[in-house]
Amino acid sequence: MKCNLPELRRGKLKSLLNENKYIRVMEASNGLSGLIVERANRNGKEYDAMWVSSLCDSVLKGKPDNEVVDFSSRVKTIEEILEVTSKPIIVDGDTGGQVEHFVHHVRTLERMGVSAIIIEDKKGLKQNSLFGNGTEQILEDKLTFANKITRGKEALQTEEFLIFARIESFIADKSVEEALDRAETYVDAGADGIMIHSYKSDGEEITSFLTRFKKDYPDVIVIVIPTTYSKFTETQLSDLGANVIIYANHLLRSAYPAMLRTAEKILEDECCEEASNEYCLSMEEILQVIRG
Ligand code: SPV
Ligand code: MG
Repeated sequence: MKCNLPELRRGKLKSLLNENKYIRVMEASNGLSGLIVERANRNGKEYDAMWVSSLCDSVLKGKPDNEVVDFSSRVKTIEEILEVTSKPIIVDGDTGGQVEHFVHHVRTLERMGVSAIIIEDKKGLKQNSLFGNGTEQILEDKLTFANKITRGKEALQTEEFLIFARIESFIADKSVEEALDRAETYVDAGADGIMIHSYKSDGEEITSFLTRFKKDYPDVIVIVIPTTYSKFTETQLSDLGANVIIYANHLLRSAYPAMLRTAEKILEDECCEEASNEYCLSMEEILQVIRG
């Protein structure tokens, strides 16, 4: 593994963003998925950074994605990933919590060697953004949220740690104008960039936002999470102006059916021979994963 000291890792994200039209980020939710993101390579292509998702961190604990998994627990997960990887880490900071707590949390993450946090402009009991219609998604007052961003930036000790503002206007069924207005407010408040999200699969809200926002703010980083509008390729998203593309949950979502299939196969057979041979890594291979 390459060097993973905090002071060497923290600034890597900023450098990558300066050097590339867009970067590719994959979810890492524990040491093992961190290793997968660190090592995955196909035709010379790799992931640039890791996303520590609140959804995946919650699912792995069997809990809902509503901030019940608290910051101390999130820090433990992040530590686990930092320990065995060297790529930069972007943390999903949910709403950021109370501003008085947020200023401490950003300093903790900065000291650990995390490169960025994204916080979302929702309030009340946070629910996952893709929960679907019927889930009440309440937006925070934009100036209150902007103040959280400003206070977070002021609390930092380096220029390397980035704070991104996630706009949930589309998740709350608001207009593109509403989202653009919030984006302007958050950039003015000192956000290092914007994340824009949508639960719709046609990607029209995202396309419209990117096109209009980038006309006025060509140099501001925009992050997208194409979970629902998954047909969009990286090239298409980048051509629209996206600078960071996050695959937010795909390792965990693919692991679950694989684990369930094995659990059910052993129940069916009352024996593990076939499940081992058909579905599992050999013991030799799994031990190679954690080679020293
Ligand atoms: C997460 O991965 O926890 C996110 C992205 O916040 S989403 O689940 O799409 O809201
Ligand atoms: Mg989340």
